[in-house]
Amino acid sequence: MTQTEDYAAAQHEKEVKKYLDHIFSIVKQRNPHEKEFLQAVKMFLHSLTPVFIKNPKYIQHNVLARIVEPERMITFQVPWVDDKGNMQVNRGYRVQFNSAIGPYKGGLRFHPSVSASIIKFLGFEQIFKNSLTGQAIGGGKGGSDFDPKGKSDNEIMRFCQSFMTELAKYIGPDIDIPAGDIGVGKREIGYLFGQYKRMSGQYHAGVLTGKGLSYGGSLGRTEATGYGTIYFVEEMLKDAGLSFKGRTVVVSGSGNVSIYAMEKAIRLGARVVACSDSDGYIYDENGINIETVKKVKEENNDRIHAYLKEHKDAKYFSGCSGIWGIPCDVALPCATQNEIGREEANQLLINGVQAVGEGANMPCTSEAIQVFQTNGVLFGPAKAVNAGGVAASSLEMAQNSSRISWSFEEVDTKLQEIMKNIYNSCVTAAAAYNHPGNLVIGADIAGFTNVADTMIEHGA
Ligand code: NDP
Ligand code: 2IT
Repeated sequence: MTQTEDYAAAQHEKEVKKYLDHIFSIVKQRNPHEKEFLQAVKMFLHSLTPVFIKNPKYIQHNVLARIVEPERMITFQVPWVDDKGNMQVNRGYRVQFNSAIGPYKGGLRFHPSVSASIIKFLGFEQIFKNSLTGQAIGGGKGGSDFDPKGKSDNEIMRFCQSFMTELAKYIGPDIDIPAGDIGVGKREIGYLFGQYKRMSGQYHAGVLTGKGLSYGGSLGRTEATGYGTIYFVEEMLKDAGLSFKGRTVVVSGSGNVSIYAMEKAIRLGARVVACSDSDGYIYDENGINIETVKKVKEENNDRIHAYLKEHKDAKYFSGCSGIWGIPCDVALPCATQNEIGREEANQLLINGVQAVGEGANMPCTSEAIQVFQTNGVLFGPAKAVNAGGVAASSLEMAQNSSRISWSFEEVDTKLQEIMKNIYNSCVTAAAAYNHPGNLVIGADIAGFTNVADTMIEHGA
């Protein structure tokens, strides 16, 4: 490049950064108190500079200003009666964020921490995650600040029925297809489905995913997010000449994603030594017995502490963040957002961590990611790593539409292919935009360009 060209390029980069800052300032102004949403948008915009430098069309069409604003945000009251006969009221949400490439698709979260900010950060991430899967699904998310802990089965049922009574107005198999997330599993999906069926008077199997097998659920959906996480990390390790065999792994959480990530990692020869719930974590030097974890969490709906009843050598520690102080080769945060900050990341680094894969959504802060990336730790970002769940949901929708069911092996084989494709898309996009090996940038760019190009094709 000549000096003049150098100067022009630097000026152009400055302008692009100014544009991205301008977009972020609008988001901040519109959503001043939404900490998690702003965090997700900021991290995402940071990745996009090279795309905007190379492709002026995205600025010309102002596509980013549209992508950061939900197409629709629905907030509603959820009244329900508890077992004592008292009226309780919670707040329900559904964000229909972007429908460029398909109907809105994304989970429902029931947790007391749920707020507009949490739902919007999750819905925003979902747009690009869904795009990465290569399936025709747009981005959405929903949930409630309802706390399922300590509630009876009947209370859960009444809550789900009331929640669906309102939500049903906005969803449908070709409109918006919810699924599970934290606090929403097969039981809740069953009650939600039953209520939708009663209200619509029709059997729309494809209105929800994560269903039970007897009414349109897909084999392999339960395992898909956890298995997919391991398939992605396996690719990352393979490229670095490594594998799960003989590696020590720490996984946070002990819910759906965590359990099946542990199961697959163990099958590939890893020694998983720790997992957690929101009260504390267990450490089993001999390697965690996954069947015991399943019994404790899936069958008995108990706390992870109960693992010690069958494994006397294991240890239990109160509090969550201490889990990242356990030496490991691979760390898989699979519980919730912002589990790993700078401090936890440094602790993992000191203990020699080689790879980190985000099974949960946004479990690492941007400071933590920087610690990993600047110190040569392989890092797989959530929207790519945990995309196996929604990908299998899309396979469930395909089976529902064609009224057939695939075997576990068929679904699992498709899932493996999808995860490999996602990994390759991230690697390719990162390299094409001069950030080889940076899978955060790769995932954001690959997810974004597909959606943005489609939006331009659709016009205003
Ligand atoms: P589950 O409800 O099955 O399990 C969540 C686990 O994380 C539990 O062990 C829970 O502990 C723990 N946890 C939840 N909130 C907190 C918190 N604030 N602090 C500490 N621990 C917490 O949820 P999933 O496994 O489905 O989801 C886990 C993560 O994976 C979430 O980030 C979700 O968005 C993401 N994800 C889920 C997908 C899916 O298909 N289910 C797909 C893609 C991503 P406790 O029991 O004590 O609450
Ligand atoms: O975060 C996620 O991708 C999910 N909770 C799964 C969404 C889905 O529609 O299966």
